[in-house]
Amino acid sequence: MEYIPKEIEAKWQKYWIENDSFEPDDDYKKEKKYILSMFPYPSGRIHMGHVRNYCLGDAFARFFRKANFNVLHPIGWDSFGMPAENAAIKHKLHPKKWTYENIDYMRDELKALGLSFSQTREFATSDELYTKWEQEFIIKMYEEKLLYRKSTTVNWCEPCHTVLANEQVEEGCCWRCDTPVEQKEMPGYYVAITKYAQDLLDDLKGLENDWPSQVLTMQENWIGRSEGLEFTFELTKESRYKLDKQFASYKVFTTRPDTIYGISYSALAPEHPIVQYLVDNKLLSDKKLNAIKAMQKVSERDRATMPKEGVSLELEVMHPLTGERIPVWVANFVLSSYGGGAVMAVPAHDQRDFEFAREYDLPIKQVIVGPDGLIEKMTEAYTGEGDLINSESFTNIKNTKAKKAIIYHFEQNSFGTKQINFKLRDWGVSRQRYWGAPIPFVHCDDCGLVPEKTKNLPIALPEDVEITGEGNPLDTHPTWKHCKCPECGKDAIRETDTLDTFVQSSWYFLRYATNPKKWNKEGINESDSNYWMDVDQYIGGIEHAILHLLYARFFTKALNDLGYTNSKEPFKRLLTQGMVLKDGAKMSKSKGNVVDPDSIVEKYGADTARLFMLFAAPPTKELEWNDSAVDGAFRFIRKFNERASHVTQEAVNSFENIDHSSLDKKEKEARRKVYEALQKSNDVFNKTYAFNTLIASSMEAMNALQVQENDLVWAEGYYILTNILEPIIPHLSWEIADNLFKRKNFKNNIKIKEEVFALDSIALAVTINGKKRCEIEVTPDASKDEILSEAKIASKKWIEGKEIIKEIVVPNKLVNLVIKG
Ligand code: ANZ
Ligand code: ZN
Repeated sequence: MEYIPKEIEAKWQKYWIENDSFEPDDDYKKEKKYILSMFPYPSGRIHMGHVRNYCLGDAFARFFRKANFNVLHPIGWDSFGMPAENAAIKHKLHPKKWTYENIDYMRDELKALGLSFSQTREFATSDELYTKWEQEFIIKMYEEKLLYRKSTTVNWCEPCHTVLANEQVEEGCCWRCDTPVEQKEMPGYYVAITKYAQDLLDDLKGLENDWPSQVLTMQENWIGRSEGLEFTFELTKESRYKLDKQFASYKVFTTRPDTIYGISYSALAPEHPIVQYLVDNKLLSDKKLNAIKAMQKVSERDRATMPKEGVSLELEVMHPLTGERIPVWVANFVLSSYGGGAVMAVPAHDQRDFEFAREYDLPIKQVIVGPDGLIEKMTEAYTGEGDLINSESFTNIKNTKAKKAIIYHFEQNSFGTKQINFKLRDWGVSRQRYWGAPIPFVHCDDCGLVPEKTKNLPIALPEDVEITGEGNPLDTHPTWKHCKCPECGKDAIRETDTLDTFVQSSWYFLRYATNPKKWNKEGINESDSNYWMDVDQYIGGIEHAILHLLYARFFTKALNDLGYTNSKEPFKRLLTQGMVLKDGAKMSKSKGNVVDPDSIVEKYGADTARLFMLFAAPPTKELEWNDSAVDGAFRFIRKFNERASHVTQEAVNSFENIDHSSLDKKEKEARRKVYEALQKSNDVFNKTYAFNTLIASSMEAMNALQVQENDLVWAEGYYILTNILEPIIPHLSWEIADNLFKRKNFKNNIKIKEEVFALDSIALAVTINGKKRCEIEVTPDASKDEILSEAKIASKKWIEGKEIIKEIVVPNKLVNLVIKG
């Protein structure tokens, strides 16, 4: 049998499709597994990152299908987004045409890899039917106050002509085009993800063993919970006279109430209303006003990396406990949208406050002393624990205790409260782009903001648009935005913002879980989603560790509360795959180090590409492309095919009856290796993800089979290896199964035969006075005396003529002899 992958692969791919081999069963009494690789953006062609992602997912799907689970393994397309519009601008192609042509092309590329996707559940998020249900959810969320419209300063990217979420701003620049982001006041739609901040944080606990800890930490930091004290600073009488009545006081938040006696100034964010009032009414010198205006122009992100900078506002507040006068500054390190946009500054114990105090010569008052005591000349803030000093009645108390005591004191006297703050902000979902899902609202002069009537959904995109890269094509379209108010019927204007594409990827897994026969009637079917959710295994890139996963987790919780699913956490287990590199760098067109998946499939076949992908590195690690390793993978597969011819039909029919005890050493060894690989396969798919070691074990088993001569052992070993390897090299495995084992499917959970692991002998180390000298082999049932006498014979040259004063046998491990002298 010559190995001709093209023929075998085409044959089985056709067979699988014609036989609906990978459609999930509607029988919800069966145990299920939902295996999902993150769906692709249809950029044009698949790349090696996709290949890795989908080969991993496919291995899981095939493994669990083989183990008799009802498996859902779907694929679709995350097909809205900017590249389609960029292509339209550059190549004068309609975004829709470009997108759907790419999908057709990429679907074929994926097919050629032999991926076991459901054929019936595929969709693109730009399909009008998907938009329809998404718009319905958006309206429901609006009704439940989970979505609202407000005007705020937003990150604006001029070249992309769109608002960016904070998460899409990287070091002050647009994540897509790398242009510096501007701050702009604009109305937009926000999803109230902060309402779920505590839930999103709490439920990370349940994922602790099943998600990479790094991802959990990133989520936790992003949510950013902190506990502390919120209190009000009262302005002094003199300062109040300078301002409008509304500014008699302001709130601050501190996580370190224990340092409250160390306050030496208070700082406001450049956007704080008091600062704005001073600017608007020109109540400071021109020099100061200009400095403030300059600060306001810089985005908060950029301020974070700049030197500390500020201006004295010539105002004073009173210390809440001592009544001392405290100067008020505006400072670039104070965030306007966090904890009241103002701080109590304690330079002795906060590094930012310290740097600022140094810059402007403000006092530094130490109020906590650690092991080093009072620090003469502070060179940096002391942020450690310690006892309070100079803190009136709290002096000498441990600072951890003082935190609680001081909060209690504030609460008792009603001038402050314990407060929990989150870094997480509500999610701005408005984009001023064409190729997205229209936000289904209407602006009416009389009724204000009105959601579209459900029966009018979807609000679809107009096809006749001109995409120039300037402005929002929906806004400049001559007729699209003109409509009737759903409430009063008068002329009104349709919302021209479209939804962030992260909205589509936040519920696609619930859509897949809905039986496609119901797709016309509902967005998510509750009982279907209750059966299939949660996703048992999710696989994707670490770049989605924060945003996509957080939004998807939020949507699941929100849709749960809206009654669409009983799932609370969408992804039970998460595998984040490493990048595919070549010559040490990420494959990219600009570096010219791209290896095209199609060419590898063409040259070696899909099975080789798949085997290489899973063998070359553990899935979470970076994978360095290596031509000779691809070659090696091919040679292994070819060998595996060739040796199939040594399996006799007679042996296939009777290997079930192998009498293990009658086998010789090599035969036993071969069987043990085969079953070790089988055991490993269960571990790998359920726990460790170490596919590379599974493949290595299978190769070892092959070698062990070759050095023995028992036909039955050979046939059994071959049968098991074919099963183990099916998730990895499915085409050849199905071919072999069909030829040798007369099977046209892989639904056979092979049982481990424990007898093969029973060892004929056990190796024990012999140590003399704790030092290893030699090894002995004993039978598993050897007595202590037998073991000791073996050990003494073997270690004769070290113990001869010496007195043995102690003999220790540690079962299955070692023998220690303690000798004198
Ligand atoms: C005084 C203090 C003393 C602070 C000290 C820290 C250490 P989290 O919640 O972990 O970020 N802070 C409060 N609001 C702020 C704002 N809008 N912009 C910038 N900083 C702000 O930390 C909260 C701490 O960050 C608060 O506790 C406050 O400084 C500062 F030894 O108050 B702290
Ligand atoms: Zn109206």
